[in-house]
Amino acid sequence: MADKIYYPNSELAKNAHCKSLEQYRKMHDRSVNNPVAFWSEIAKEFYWETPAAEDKFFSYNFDLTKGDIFIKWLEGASTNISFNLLDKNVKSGNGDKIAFYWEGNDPDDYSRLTYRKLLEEVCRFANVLKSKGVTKGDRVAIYMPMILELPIVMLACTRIGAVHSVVFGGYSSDSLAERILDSKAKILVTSDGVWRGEKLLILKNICDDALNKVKKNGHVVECCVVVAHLRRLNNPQGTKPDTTGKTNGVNGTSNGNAPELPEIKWDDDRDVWWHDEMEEAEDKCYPVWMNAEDPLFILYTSGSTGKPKGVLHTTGGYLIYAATTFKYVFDYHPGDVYWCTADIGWITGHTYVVYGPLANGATSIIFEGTPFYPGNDRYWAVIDKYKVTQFYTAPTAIRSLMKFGDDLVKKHNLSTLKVLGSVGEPINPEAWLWFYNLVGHGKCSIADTFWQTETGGHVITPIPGATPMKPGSATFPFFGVLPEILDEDGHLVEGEGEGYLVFRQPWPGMMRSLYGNHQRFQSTYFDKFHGYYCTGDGARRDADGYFWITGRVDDMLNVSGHLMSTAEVESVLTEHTSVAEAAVVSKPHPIKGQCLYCFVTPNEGAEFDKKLQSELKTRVREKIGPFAQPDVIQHAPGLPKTRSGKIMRRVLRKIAAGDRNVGDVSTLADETIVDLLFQLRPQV
Ligand code: 6R9
Repeated sequence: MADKIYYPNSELAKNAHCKSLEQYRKMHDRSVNNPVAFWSEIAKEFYWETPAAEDKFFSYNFDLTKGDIFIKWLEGASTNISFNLLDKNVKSGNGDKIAFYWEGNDPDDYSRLTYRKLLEEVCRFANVLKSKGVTKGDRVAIYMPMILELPIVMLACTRIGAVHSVVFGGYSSDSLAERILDSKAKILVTSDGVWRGEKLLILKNICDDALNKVKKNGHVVECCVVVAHLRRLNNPQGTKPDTTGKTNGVNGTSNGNAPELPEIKWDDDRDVWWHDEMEEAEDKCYPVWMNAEDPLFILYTSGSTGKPKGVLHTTGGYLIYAATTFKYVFDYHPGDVYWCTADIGWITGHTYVVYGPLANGATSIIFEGTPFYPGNDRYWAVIDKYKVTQFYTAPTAIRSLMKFGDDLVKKHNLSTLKVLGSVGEPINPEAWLWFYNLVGHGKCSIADTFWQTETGGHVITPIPGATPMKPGSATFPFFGVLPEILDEDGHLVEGEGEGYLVFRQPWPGMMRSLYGNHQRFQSTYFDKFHGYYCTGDGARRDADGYFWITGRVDDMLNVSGHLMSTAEVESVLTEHTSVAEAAVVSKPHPIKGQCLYCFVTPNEGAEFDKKLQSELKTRVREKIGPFAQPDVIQHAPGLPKTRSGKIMRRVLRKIAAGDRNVGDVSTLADETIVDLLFQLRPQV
């Protein structure tokens, strides 16, 4: 089943930016053999205050034995990202085009922003930042929900050359404090709170806790700007929110009977309301011209050891890479309505909610809510409402929606869809086929986009009009990207084979360093195999040259000398009609070295019993081989996931080993699941 090839729909291919596999190959060859020619042509589509010097367009060192690692693109060029995303679109006649539709948690709560209005708001907030003393190079921490003010703050930073550091609005105050301290942010922007589904989060109070911790550690954030998001509807005259009273407006309960808002903490010397500041601010702000290699943003990603890593992206290369991947991977055309469900607090939201779409003058959706509110068909309802043409989401969301059956999907008109995207983890063929057949009516291309916070944009991905797809394979490299597979000793695996996924040379959008810690950058990514960027993921290349991401290298299992990936086993388990989701970890085994311990979430209504356990064992044995037969299949009503939906296998490994010492679980979306899984642990 997984090896069947799905060809791009010929209608889609006819009008696509890249129309055939042959065209893709030609473009890819040129992009890696002559990167300067390839990318300088693309750079010409953007505005540069000073153009790049041709002879300094691209330089790098990936080999630690030859000196420090560096990556530079478009040296000498200067530009401003907000100018390219906003002014350029307004000047070219797109001022009245919708940049963002905003769809609130409550379906009755929505709004929109045109390119012209977005530019004005960005300029106004840039002036607010300036009035608070923020200048080029200063860091601005952002802890906000999915509201229109969030991209406004990010772009206002880029307007004046400040470096934004967005912290996902679901992180704890400890995590927020740690990130603010690491980046030494001068100012913090947040909102009073947000409804997510039926849950109310008081973000401002989390900020207060965080800022107190930051202060105790010797750093002072001078100002905290607060958007009156919950309180915004208390303005009968439509002027200013009433920040003193209780909310009476749209909220997670959708019935108009808003519960009273808990009070928020306030420090008069530090805190200001967004609307008070914006009222006075001018809606014009001359852009600060930035060098192509000036920092654009910091985004923290978890490291395998403790402290989060502040991945640093710069201006020029990131702009052209975000723009180009968006254009080709989603095959965006004027008139399309694109929707990426990722939170802006993650890299997917940075590159494919904010930068990539705006760089293409696109119209897209920012969604505040969850897939399950007010009903489990919310995603399909939103696609129907806005006539979405490109829909980009995560396998974990797809699997959790599959559980509710097909009727919820069929109820809505999804016929406008052309391209479906997937990101964040390997997509199992079962989920791929459901997405393809049911959501995409068998006529949409699926872009299974492999990339990382560090890579800035897609690096291995199908191109909708060009790439024949295999369910579960991220297929081929994007333009400018040269992947290789290495064995444990660093030898190239040629042709078919499996091993470490590495990249041989940089593309414009890759990270430049870890903020304030270039040493850690070098040792994390460039020390294992000299001359290559090491992704930390495993991959397999099949006989047709397709790449299959097998999961983090630390998720690799070695059972009796057989190397296998957790993803491989999980995909067999989820093929069973009673299984909604599965996560596989290794458990130490006296004879085999490691054995397989599987956590299985049954579908709604399905029984988790001895019969299912034995069927699953047999199935894995049959599909992969006798060596792969799981030792344990445990019932898991839910899995421990981070707020971005990644399964925390580290925690599952502890449960499998019966070790209560699970470590830090504060980044889990639901911490209670850990106890529940310990209770359900079979005696083995
Ligand atoms: C964009 C993003 C990066 C890690 C990456 C890999 C996994 C992401 C994937 C995928 C298989 C895909 N990953 N996309 N694995 N197929 N299409 O998710 O960034 O949060 O930094 O995570 O996610 O393991 O190394 P980030």
